[in-house]
Amino acid sequence: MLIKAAAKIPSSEITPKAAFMNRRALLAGTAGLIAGAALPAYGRALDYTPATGDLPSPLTDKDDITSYNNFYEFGLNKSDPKKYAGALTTEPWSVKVDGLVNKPGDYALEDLLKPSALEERVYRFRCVEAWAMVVPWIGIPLADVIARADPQGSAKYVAFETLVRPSEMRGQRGTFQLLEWPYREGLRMDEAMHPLTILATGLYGEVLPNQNGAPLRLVVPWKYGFKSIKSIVRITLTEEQPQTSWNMQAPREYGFYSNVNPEVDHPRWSQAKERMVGAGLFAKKRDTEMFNGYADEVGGLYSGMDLRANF
Ligand SMILES: Nc1nc2c(c(=O)[nH]1)N[C@H]1C(S)=C(S)[C@@H](COP(=O)(O)O)O[C@H]1N2
Ligand SMILES: [Mo]
Repeated sequence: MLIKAAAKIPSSEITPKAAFMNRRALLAGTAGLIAGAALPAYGRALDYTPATGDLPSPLTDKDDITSYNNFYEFGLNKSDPKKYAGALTTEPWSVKVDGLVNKPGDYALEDLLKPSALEERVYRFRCVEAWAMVVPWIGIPLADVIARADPQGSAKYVAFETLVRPSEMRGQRGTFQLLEWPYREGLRMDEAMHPLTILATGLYGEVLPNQNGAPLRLVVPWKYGFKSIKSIVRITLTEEQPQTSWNMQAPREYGFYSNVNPEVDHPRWSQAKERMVGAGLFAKKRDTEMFNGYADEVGGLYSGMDLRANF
């Protein structure tokens, strides 16, 4: 059974280095072949085969990844993003890179992505609501974009903002708004520069569906899902820790760091276990892993920090 197999595979193997390097080569090669195709270059369709070697596929079904979503700009229900995010115009799209950088700019998305090779990253994805998936993302390292902007020495954090466009985002209309727009997120500079942190433009070898944050969303696999901000229009380097949407909404419940941690419960529920989306109502829950299974890679970023205080 697919999900059972997934549960047994350590996260370090879910992103097999060799496999994603092969994919990288494949992606680079494919770019030339279909350069004239109708799809935008940053989300080319691929002849998709999961990068999981001979293992039974641990990937969450594409149908689940694209129909069970959180994207409050389109409504509060899991089914709303798929229903309503089609209204969002994602072309043209521009991203402002500003703040404490020597090379600020307003980039057309294609120009932001062009210098980097697209890579596939198969990552665990863990929502703070205690459900999880395994997603084959396509994207580029966030570090590439930041390095090209030439950060100033005083830059300590990176702030992100989602688009505000009530005419296309029905969750931004109306009188009741749970969150303040724009949706905001932030990372410490070392977290942003970490090689696991990507800006995703696709999944399952295809252009990112709107409900998953098209055309550009952050993916930080060792943090709760709400850190992985969707439909990004601005990336700002700052000296002060930026404000983040869920922390503004409920500061006691959602901290700035929000690293996946089985030992630090949400005030209203346990984080010790997680439910794999698509595994069925009666499937056994799996144990939540420290840093979502990426402790070897990212544990060092937090050495000496009290993770209970810095939740
Ligand atoms: N702009 C924006 N980004 C967002 C959200 C949102 O509501 N708005 N939801 C977050 C939450 S809570 C989660 S779990 C993930 C969900 O990503 P997915 O729908 O691709 O699984 O997106 C995150 N990014
Ligand atoms: Mo979430």
